[in-house]
Amino acid sequence: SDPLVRDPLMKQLAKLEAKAWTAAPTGGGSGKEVSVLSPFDTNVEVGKAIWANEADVDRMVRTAHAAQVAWDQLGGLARADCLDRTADLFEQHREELFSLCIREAGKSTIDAVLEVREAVDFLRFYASEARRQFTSPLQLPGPTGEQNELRLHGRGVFAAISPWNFPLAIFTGLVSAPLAAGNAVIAKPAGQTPLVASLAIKLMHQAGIPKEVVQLAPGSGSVVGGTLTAHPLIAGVVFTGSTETARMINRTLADRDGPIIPFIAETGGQNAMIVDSSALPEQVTRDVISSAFQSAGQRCSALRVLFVQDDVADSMLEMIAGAMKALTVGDPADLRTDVGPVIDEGARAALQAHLDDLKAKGRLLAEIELPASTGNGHFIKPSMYEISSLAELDREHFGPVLHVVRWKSGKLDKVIEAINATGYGLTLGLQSRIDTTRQYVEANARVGNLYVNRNQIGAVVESQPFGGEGLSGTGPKAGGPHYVARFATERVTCIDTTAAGGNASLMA
Ligand code: UN1
Repeated sequence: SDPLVRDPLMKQLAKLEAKAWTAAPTGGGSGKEVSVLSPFDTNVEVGKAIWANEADVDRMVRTAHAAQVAWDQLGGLARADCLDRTADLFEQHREELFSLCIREAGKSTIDAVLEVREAVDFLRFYASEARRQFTSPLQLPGPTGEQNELRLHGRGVFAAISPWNFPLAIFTGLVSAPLAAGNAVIAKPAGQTPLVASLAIKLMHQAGIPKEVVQLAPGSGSVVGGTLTAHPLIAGVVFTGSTETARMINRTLADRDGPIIPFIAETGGQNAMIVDSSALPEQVTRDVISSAFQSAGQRCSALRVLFVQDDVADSMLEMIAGAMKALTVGDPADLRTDVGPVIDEGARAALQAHLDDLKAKGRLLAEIELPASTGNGHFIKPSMYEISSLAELDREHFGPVLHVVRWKSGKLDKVIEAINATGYGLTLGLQSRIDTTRQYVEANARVGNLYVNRNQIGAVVESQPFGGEGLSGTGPKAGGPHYVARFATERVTCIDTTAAGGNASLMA
């Protein structure tokens, strides 16, 4: 029989397909019960989720608030141990996590494996950050006779609002960083992906993080997100999702009663790749295919607009169109699948309308037909369209759609200007063998992550801290050296260490 079907992992995953998963608010919920349907086949129910209502969210914030100080006082070492134990449990339960990423979020099997890897990386890196920064005070220089110490503490209860496109990795990152810093966390997963989030939170509890300290609040953006962000006992919000939602959260935070609090947001992008005539065509082809089409283009890092220098454009585009023909679209549970479904009907319809519009304008360069097996799912043909300029795109199109713009030799400055003019600043790819070109792009492109002669997705925790600027987010970079400290408040103690303890003269 088929060697892929006989593979032990594939067998395990097939067994897990029978499992009925559930998610519910920590401590119980009184909102509605919803069916979680597979994006690959909407006749398949992956599980059920009970949503939280306003009263549930209020109760969670209050119990979390009451438990937070003890969690903070536990110290960085003990908290790091809890996060490391969670990472161990994620590894032990990896088949279940893979299965949920595939079935609930429509991730390809390879993406699901990478997703669990990234979640574990976040847990272990933020554990190491807790040990590094939350164990002993930082001694600061000062005049003789004074001892100055800076300590980091948790701020209180953080709301962690996460997206469906990395329902485990980003979810875990947004929850574990504030935990590492000594905060309690109310975690709101995306409405589409509560099940894998629920398993993640259960494993955190099993690892010894108290139930009051990290709580799951599944539900809608308006009820759960709205109640959480307006709550006077929330001490901070961390969010990954659309720029539009980030603006809404900002408005809620501005109007709410209570302290002024930090908002850490990682949002959209209008990510470009610039290809010049010194680039290696095979490499460009490989990197464009993965940057634009892996994860069905549903990464905020994904390539949206390919800028090709005009004198190499025809041959380059022909190679890319040829390589697109090798993409397998279909069941994300099949190891051979490169491109799975998009997340839901809303996403599919919005993308389809965009493609129909470009097609009507005669811009189609290449598209991949959908096999019959995709009939019950939310599928979009992976496709490539030529547009006249970047300004033609009014917003981010979050799916397997690549736009192409030709640029004229000698006009690199205009390309960078156009990219900066979008206001987004997340990822940028550059394919060039010319050092001065790279230096020019580094100095002038306002982006968070520049990838040279490689693909522009798959930032690795700690090695490639991820995040942008402008419309793409507030920073600091997830998985970077400044991230965890942003969830903390700084307290400085100044001690007079002279023999007299400062009392020799009462007026000194
Ligand atoms: C996102 O899609 O929100 O670099 C971020 C990457 C991932 C991050 C994507 N590590 O593709």
